[in-house]
Amino acid sequence: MEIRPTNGGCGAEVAGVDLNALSDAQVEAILDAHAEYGVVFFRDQELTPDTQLAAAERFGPINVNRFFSRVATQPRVAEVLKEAHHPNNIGGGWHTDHSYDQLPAMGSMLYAIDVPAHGGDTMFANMYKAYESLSDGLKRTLEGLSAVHSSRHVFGPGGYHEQRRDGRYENAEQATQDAVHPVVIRHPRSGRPALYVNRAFTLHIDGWTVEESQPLLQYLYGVGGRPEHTCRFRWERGSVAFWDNRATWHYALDDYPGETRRMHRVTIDGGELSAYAA
Ligand SMILES: O=C(O)CCC(=O)C(=O)O
Ligand SMILES: [Fe+2]
Repeated sequence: MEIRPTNGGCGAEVAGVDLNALSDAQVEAILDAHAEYGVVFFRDQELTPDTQLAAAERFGPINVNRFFSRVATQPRVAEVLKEAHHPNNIGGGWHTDHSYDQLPAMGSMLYAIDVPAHGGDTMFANMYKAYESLSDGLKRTLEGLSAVHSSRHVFGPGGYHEQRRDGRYENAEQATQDAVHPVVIRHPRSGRPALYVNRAFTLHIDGWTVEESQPLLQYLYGVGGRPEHTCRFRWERGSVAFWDNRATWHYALDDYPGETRRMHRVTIDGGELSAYAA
């Protein structure tokens, strides 16, 4: 097995590995690369919903997303689908999965079934680098702050997805909880500080109003998405991206009108996030 950092601000390609036949040593090396580079990529994998689930389970217990449509033959696998009639794709803005949970998922493993001839790449942004690029003064300020995250405005009744009624989401009534997390977390595996706010799910700084929070959050969103902090993955059928929700954001590009893109996603459990203190 070989781990090669990709060009850009995050990511590594893992070559010479079959996700259906992982050794314990390979699992540990992949988890180290996952925490260090924020996302690992694999090519030419042959996975069924059952074997994708089994591969993902090697990295931790499965966390079944309550809002995504399920694959008919394996309801613990989510379908990430865009067909020609859908008004938009899934994940088409910078976010990290499950930050609205008090125990957010550690990672998501996405497998490409059908990809468009052109377009449909996914971008990732490195939240270690975003944090490191800030001034010492802002770093110290952020280290004392927490932020409130929610799924209600995205997946809840009357939220973003329900307004579009495209049939790809379920259980809107379960979007009830909010979660509070430190703005700068200590990454559970690497121990490094990472910025942990995102445009999709973060509502405001804890104890601040939305209006007070927005200028700071918008500044941080701009920093996070700087090209130097990002990488971009071009999918092929059989490609896998396994990203770390604590170390990266991701953004699925919606640039393939009229074409179909079908992916299967398995999400892996994480846990409580603790604050980083220098
Ligand atoms: O389809 C993609 O590339 C990513 C979609 C997404 O945000 C997700 O599956 O969490
Ligand atoms: Fe996502």
